[in-house]
Amino acid sequence: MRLHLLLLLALCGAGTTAAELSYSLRGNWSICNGNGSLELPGAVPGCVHSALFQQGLIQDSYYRFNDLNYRWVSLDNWTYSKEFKIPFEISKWQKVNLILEGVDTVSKILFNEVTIGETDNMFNRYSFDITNVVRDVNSIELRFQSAVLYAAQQSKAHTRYQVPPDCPPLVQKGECHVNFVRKEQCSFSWDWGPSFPTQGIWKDVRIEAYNICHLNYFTFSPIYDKSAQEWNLEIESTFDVVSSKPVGGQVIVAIPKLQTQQTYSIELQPGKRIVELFVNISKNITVETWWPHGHGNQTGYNMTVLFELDGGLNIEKSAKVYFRTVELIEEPIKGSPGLSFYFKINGFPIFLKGSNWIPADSFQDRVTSELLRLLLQSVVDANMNTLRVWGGGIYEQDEFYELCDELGIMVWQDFMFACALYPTDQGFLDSVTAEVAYQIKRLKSHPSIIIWSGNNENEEALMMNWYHISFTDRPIYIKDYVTLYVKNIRELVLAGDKSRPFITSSPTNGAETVAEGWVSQNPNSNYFGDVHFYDYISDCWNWKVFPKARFASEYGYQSWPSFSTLEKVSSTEDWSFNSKFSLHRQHHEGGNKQMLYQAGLHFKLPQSTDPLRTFKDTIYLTQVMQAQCVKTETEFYRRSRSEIVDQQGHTMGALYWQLNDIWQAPSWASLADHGLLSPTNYHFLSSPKEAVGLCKAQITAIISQQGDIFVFDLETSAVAPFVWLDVGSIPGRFSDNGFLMTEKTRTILFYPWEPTSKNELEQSFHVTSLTDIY
Ligand code: BMA
Repeated sequence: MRLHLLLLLALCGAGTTAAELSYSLRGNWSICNGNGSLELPGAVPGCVHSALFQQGLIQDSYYRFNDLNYRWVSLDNWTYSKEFKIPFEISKWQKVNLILEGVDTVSKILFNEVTIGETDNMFNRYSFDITNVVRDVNSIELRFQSAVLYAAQQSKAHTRYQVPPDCPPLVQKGECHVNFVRKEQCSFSWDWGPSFPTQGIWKDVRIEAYNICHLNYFTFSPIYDKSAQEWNLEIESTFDVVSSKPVGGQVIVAIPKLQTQQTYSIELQPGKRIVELFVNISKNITVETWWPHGHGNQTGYNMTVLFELDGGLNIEKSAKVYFRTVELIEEPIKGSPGLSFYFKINGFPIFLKGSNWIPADSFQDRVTSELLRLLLQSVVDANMNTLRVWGGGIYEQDEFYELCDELGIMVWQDFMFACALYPTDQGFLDSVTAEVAYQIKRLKSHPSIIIWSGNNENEEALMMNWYHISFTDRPIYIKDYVTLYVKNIRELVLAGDKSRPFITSSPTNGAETVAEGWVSQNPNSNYFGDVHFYDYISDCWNWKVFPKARFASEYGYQSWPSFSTLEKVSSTEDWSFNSKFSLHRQHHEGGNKQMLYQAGLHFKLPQSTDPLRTFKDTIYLTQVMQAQCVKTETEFYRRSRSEIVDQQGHTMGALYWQLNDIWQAPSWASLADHGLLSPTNYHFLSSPKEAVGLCKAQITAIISQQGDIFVFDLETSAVAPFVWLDVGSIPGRFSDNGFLMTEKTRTILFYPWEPTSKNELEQSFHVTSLTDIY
């Protein structure tokens, strides 16, 4: 049997055949551009950019100005095709489907030259019936239309009124009308990211053939019954029954560690059927709940669900079940108008401390399991407990949520709409409905997800009038807003998932937003819901500038990435703060100036006569400034948990913007918000630029190896603020960095992410401190 032929399950009393086979179409496909002048092999899952790079037809897309040089890739209409022989006798199967777990984005699909369907949503899963067109030897073609051209067409066809914004700010060098296509919104550019509107088959693709019946989907949620004080499990299974007669049988649900085994009789009528099972966990058994990192264990229980159906057909599913409750508490607070906004997990109030997550790469085929694990492990190592999966990116892959479950990271999950108004014509709504229903089913069994949120900043965009809509036209847009997020998305959440709360937007005023008709006059109020707060002008060392809000779900400051990171995507002429390259990579208007201004408030700006030294020192200083600003602001929100001052306070969440970067450019990202087990803190009594007596610190390191870890024994000749250890392009993480060194010696550990040696580390090691600039 060929390797990619997967005998999923079967069978099988004497004389019966296998009930289901799956044939993977992953691997090598052929890719061709619109006029046929370029033809190349390409991997599935994958995208055109990655295929062109792998064939040596383009360079690294992130190198220098290549985002502009390679714009043609996204403007062309590419075709993916493949010819293949199915290694089993296809005529024996009652039903054959083509399953596409993710298509990016707009395509027409031909199977043996017959059009079998179209796609327009990269967040949806598609299944096409190919029973009547499939043969032993087949051809498949996905004819893509450029998402950029499609978005422009859709916007043009929307003649009744404009749906802003038309285009991103010029400084982002992006594409227009992204709100008209259900695709990763930041792929048309963002204020920290390039424009790479990819095309391709970005997830699994396969053929499924079956007789009798097929389990299309299986999902579950644990529900706690407060009055009975017991746990129940709701299991939902969706079947396609192709047998002409009803299919009977039984289902056995077993969770051995909870001494639970229950058997149900079922009868599936022909057609699409949903089976709902309700499993009660006996009160006499102690169920260990799932806790966020830092609050307890992440206990999960193995469950098997076995469908024993007529004709000897057995279908078995196994999964890990986690039990936890989540409540969003909005209640009056003594001494403060408005309502609280905080989460109780298993009945306990928990302060959400963490960050915002954006897509880890413009090209999703480069996001490996190892990368996700490293990033998410860094989150818990830095003592965070929450990530917000921000609405301008993607619904992350299954593995992301599995890791969050395992590590105890709570996830605030946005639906993928951000910083725009959206159309609500029927075609668009149908596509969104399929997307949302599918994503709820896919994700709802993850305990890590503690809230669904309708969008990023769209209530604020509408009510603060970011797009200068005339007062008389505003009702049209409010109606569209309510149609999309309340009448559609909210209804789908209420119908599909009772196990976690839903809010329409972030920032929002929660219950107050509902009371005001789903849009608040000021969605960023300190008295309700969550806030997003950015201020690059005020002095960030002055905590009085920060909002004493109930929950800060976004705040932050930009910095430049390390020189070793930039070096890989730039050339010598780029290495100055005012180079064409430095301006090009900055997608936030005035960002480079803002960073220097903020740094200049407390630090002397670098003034070396060596331009490269000045560039490196400036980068370093932007990082010191960012760390200091985010620290001050985060500490302010943490302190505000326990106080009401001027009728404001009881902050219960601080999620800074942003954890990770999509490419090597200035942004708000930071992976080091490092916390220690027993907190050490310091407070500067004056700005470092006014400090007297700082002398240049000579810092040396002796590196040794202990198993997979490297030990850096540091010694300094003088007090050194903001000591930054750098090992060039060797990937890994220091146990602490950017620290104040007041003692003569200090030991820091380095955890490499790839195999390396003491010798390599010694060659690449470089240390900077503030005293190098002074
Ligand atoms: C908020 C976010 C992002 C943005 C960030 C920094 O608006 O939701 O859209 O990248 O601020 O400007």
